[in-house]
Amino acid sequence: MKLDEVTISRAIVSEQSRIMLDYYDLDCAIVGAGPSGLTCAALLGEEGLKVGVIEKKLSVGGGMWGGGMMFPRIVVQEEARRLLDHFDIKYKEYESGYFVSSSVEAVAKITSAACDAGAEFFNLTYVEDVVIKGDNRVSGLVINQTPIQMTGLHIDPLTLATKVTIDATGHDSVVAHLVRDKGGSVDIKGEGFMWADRAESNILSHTKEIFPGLIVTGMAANAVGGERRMGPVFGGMLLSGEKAAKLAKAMLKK
Ligand code: 48F
Repeated sequence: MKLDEVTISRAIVSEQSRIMLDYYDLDCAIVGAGPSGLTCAALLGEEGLKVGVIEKKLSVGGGMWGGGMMFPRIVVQEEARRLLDHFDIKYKEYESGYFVSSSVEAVAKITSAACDAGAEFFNLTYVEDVVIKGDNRVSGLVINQTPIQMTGLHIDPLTLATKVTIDATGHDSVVAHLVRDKGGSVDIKGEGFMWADRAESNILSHTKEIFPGLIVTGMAANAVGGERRMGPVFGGMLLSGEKAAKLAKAMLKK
């Protein structure tokens, strides 16, 4: 086969433009492709919903790639083992109820499940603002490209519409802050010291709709709820992503 450079370029621009035009009107926008956002994307996609994942970095995976202190292993506790099974992630039992997996395999397999389920990924794209109109509900996201942010170029963003937004931005809880900082009534209590058992036990109660149209999941949920951090145990992240998906599905049914 004889290759033509311009055809390669046209194929990329044409296909990505088609996807962007389609996905600028979403059932659910997930901001952040860490473990909670990826889990949520895969499970919502499996429900046949139109899901877009917006990730400011080049790679997906958030804080899961690195495992603990660059040892690429994660621990998942008994309560979330069924999600390892769901995504076909291998694990070994270290001690009763402590399962150890490869962080790289975990990110790859949940991402793969999300892609298979039809979720689209917009990487190198960051959320810089939200759309809130007269109905006082998050109904869109204002996005721009990360290299524009990094270089400080003065280039206006674009906007997408979404019925439900999930803040899966981790410790920074970026979307919650964007809403709060412009006067939306969101109470952000801030993250506490490390206490793995408490942080993991309470994360599901913090995973909720905190403003009309906006759900927090993962470490963002704990940061907003004033909860502790947990370090490299990831069961809570997977379970929180699952709960966020269930909440989003219920909101979309209304
Ligand atoms: O931090 P992150 O992995 O979030 P998570 O799903 O998981 C937390 C754990 O990794 C770990 C932990 C528990 O074990 O404490 O830290 O709650 O992933 C968050 C993702 O959001 C992206 C960021 O690059 C990362 O990949 N992100 C942050 N701000 C923005 C964003 C933004 N404004 N727009 C788009 N993506």
